[in-house]
Amino acid sequence: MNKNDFPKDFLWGVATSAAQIEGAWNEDGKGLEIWDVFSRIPGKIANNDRPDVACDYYHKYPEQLELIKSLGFNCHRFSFSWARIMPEGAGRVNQKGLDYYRRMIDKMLELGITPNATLYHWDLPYELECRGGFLDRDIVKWFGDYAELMFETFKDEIPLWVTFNEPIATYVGYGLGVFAPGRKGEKFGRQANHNLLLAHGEGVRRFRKVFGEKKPFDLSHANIGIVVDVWHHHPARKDDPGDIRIAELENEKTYRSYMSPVFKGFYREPLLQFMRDTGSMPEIRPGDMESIAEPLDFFGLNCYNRVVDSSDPKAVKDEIEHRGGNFMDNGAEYYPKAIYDALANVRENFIGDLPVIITENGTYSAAEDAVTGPDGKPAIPDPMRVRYFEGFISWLKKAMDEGANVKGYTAWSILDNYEWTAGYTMHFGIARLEPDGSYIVKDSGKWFRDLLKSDNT
Ligand code: IFM
Repeated sequence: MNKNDFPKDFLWGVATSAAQIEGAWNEDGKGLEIWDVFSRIPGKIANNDRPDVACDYYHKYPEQLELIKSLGFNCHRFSFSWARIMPEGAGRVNQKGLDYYRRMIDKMLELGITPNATLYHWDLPYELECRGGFLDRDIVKWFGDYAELMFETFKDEIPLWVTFNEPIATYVGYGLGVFAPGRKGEKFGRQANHNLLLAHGEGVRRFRKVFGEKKPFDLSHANIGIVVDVWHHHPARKDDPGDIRIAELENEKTYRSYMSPVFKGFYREPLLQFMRDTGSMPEIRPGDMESIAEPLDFFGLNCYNRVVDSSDPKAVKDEIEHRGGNFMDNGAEYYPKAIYDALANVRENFIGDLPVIITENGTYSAAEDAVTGPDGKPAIPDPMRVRYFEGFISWLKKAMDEGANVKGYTAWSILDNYEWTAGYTMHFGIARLEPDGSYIVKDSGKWFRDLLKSDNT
């Protein structure tokens, strides 16, 4: 398999997000965001790691973009730090923040890398959180104003825009209390979700205001989408009513709770029933559902794996070992068909033939040792990650051969980075930044370089 097995204009990218790579947490006028604050509460993050420096992309973006280019990628998915641009989240604009993003995007364009920009990847300005954050319906206007500023500023440079990345993180932050900002309560989580979806709809309307009416997907103009992570839950025992019930409820509470309102304009009955049963029904005003379901230009699918559910852990193990995939050495299931299934699922149930970009796909390891490679240079063997990418990209190709309308694939991530509550202990990179400032391309990075090399015939 190589890139010639895919369409000529296929986007091959790597993804990152501002809070996970930029560092420079308090430089050049940036305001605090919720992870700056959350990570300072002892015990919330592995090793109490903080995103203060991360990959120092804020300063090192030229060399890190060169690295992306050198591996053959033609697209880079990144996110803007809202608090770097509007330190209080609303009102005042920090020109130095905008200047930084302009320099960074110019560098990307100079290298021939297509920018794919996400407006919100989990890092709410802390000042907005103090005003209620996603629990306050004003988030719709706050986000809309920020989004419009970004559309106007980078009107001519960015063809791919995403409103929100993985809305479920907001539920994890307001419902479960595990992510920033650390609020806990099912009703908080559901209300935060609903307000986020309203903000998404507003973002799309601001986009149309700036760019004009909806056009078919094409990189010659700006396109807008949302990114949802689809981890489809399967019952371990396919004929066990209990396992089926667990898996179905999880599917309703997770990806379907975003896909259905965004693409169908309603919450599905099982979710409504769950919210009634748990007293967590959000305030839904007349017109809200229409306002969420603004037509989009593409869908961003994040696909990492499937999930196998059962009341009996042994049944889960059996399904994974004997009938489904098998375990990888990080303990996760190796089930690359997940991407094929997820594409079929969203196509059939939610988006039809709307263009899709795989906006994230990747796997993690614990600390990896560097060795001396055959060329005498440092190398990092990561056969598990190579196998993972090989599997997923083969299944992606099969889905496309059978008609899936996929325009691009994006690996998570270029470098090991700040993995939220796991801090720096979970490594997703296909390359690594060393303490001395050098980079080691892992075997998975070299695998991509081979896949994407321009002389592939
Ligand atoms: O690191 C995250 C990213 O921020 C969102 N998607 C999943 C990745 C890996 O966990």
